[in-house]
Amino acid sequence: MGLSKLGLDRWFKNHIHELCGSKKNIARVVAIDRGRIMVHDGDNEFSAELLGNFFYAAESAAKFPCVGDWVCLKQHDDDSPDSAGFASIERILPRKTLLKRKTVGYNEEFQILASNIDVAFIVMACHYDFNVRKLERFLVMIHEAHIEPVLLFTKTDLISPEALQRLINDIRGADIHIQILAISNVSGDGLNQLRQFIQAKKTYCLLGSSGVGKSTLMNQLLGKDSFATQAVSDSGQGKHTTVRRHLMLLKQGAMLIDMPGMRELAVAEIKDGIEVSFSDILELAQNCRFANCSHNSEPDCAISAALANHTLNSEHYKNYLKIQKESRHHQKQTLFVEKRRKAKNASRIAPTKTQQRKQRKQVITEDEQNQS
Ligand SMILES: Nc1nc2c(ncn2[C@@H]2O[C@H](COP(=O)(O)OP(=O)(O)OP(=O)(O)O)[C@@H](O)[C@H]2O)c(=O)[nH]1
Ligand SMILES: [Mg+2]
Ligand SMILES: [Zn+2]
Repeated sequence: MGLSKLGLDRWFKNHIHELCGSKKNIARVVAIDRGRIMVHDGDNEFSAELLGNFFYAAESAAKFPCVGDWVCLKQHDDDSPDSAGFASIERILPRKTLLKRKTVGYNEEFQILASNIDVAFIVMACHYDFNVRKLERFLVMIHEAHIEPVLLFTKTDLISPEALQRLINDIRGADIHIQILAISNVSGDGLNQLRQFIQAKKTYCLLGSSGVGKSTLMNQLLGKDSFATQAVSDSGQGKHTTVRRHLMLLKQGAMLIDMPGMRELAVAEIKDGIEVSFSDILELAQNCRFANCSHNSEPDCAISAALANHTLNSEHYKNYLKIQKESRHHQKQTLFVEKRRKAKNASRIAPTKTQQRKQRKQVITEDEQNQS
């Protein structure tokens, strides 16, 4: 059985006997597709269902299987009456690492991303996507899970080697000393170095904003177009093409998990990062005659002047507007969700007018019954 090629080591094996008995049907969760759990047993990939006890015992999302988990299976015999033609999951083996992120404005405080990851690649497109604060936020999340972080710059074909070096200097200047790899999916630069870096039997994942080239890289490493990719918009924003996490076995014998682009982490960070990424525009705007200048048709607008004489790049400016708009939209959304949640909680405590009327009626009928 090829379970060790999927990363099953002594650490997990020690738990199998005590948790799963002698049967030892073990598999790894490779994808969760609209509630259907896909597992791999080293030979085949197939779907497995959850036993009812999970739903009784699971008080939080962390108690349910996620991509990367090792699970004990009960195989249904084909001639048994309850055979569903596949296996059911009895237990989850303890996790070495669990990657989760804080969610904004939802009831569930954390979203579980994946488990048993050895190395997390923070994937950032170096021509557009990068800023130090965003990197720091990723690092907090990854360090919290005791996973090794590696920064993976993509799209190096879109900037000069000097510009790339400046980014690396910024990172070192911020006292961040993680390993940095830089690749281009277009020119192929850096891919061999990355292939050499990836070790057999280890599990890696791709974290980053939408459109930075995670799935394109996955396809490169797999040597085939297994995953859909999609062109980014003019401003470099991705379109959230990948919607599910998926663990794949690479030729090197390593496992790699492709993940959906992270909208919240990215947008929340864009809000913080606007001052850093677009400091030139913010500085220019200080010279507009009106403090609340919209830079459309006001007199003595420094932005309009700079656009007209090309000292301000119009693409750069459009990018700024777009990101600002998205960030405001996100803020409104978050406020809205938060408000709705508060209202919902409040309504749980305070009965509505109709409920009050019903309750009064009930009290009256109960009184009548008592009297009679
Ligand atoms: N110039 C350039 N374009 C790239 C590179 N890598 C990917 N792209 C392009 O960037 C776009 C987005 O790539 P995807 O692989 O779909 O990005 P993703 O990170 O998987 O995005 P989501 O699935 O939405 O999270 C595609 O049009 C790719 O062809 C690169 O190294 N250089
Ligand atoms: Mg993708
Ligand atoms: Zn202006």
